[in-house]
Amino acid sequence: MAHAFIGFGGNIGDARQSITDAIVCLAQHIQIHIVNKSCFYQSAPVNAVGGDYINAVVEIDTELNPYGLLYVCQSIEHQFGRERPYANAPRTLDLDILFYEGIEQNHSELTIPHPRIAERSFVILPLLEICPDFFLPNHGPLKNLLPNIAHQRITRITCKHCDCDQQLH
Ligand code: PH2
Ligand code: MG
Ligand code: MG
Repeated sequence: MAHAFIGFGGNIGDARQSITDAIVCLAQHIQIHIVNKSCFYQSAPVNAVGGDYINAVVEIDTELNPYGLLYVCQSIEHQFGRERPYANAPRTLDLDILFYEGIEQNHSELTIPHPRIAERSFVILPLLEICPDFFLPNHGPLKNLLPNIAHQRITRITCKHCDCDQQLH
């Protein structure tokens, strides 16, 4: 069983609903157990065009290897109508493997940890919410990176609207 973190994002359609439903899809997988999930955050696009994003991070335990987990993530994106017309295009739903316990790899198909964590408030804030002592290999304590991303616009959505207290499966 390995510990992993998945980042969710979307800025087309009702992204809050899509992420809520996608987390349920993930939880229904027999080899994935949801341990914790962050609140939802509304964020300005970072190095991307389009409207504001909704973002969240989920912590899981899984028996899947990284490529098995990638396949599940891409299947869920596909189920929610994900299209890829160009790099960083607006999307209905994006699932990124941020971290997978014990794995550091730089492969064309899958780099772990995710190579752009350090420059993204929409990953760092929700990740720190559920794992305040998260240590990012090659960077150090994640909380130390907060000053670098302080200029990026992001707000936590009030819990009444974010489903963070929804029953875990
Ligand atoms: N995802 C990107 C590029 N930029 N910006 C925000 N705010 N949220 C995202 O999820 C996001 C982004 C590429 O995956
Ligand atoms: Mg992404
Ligand atoms: Mg992605």
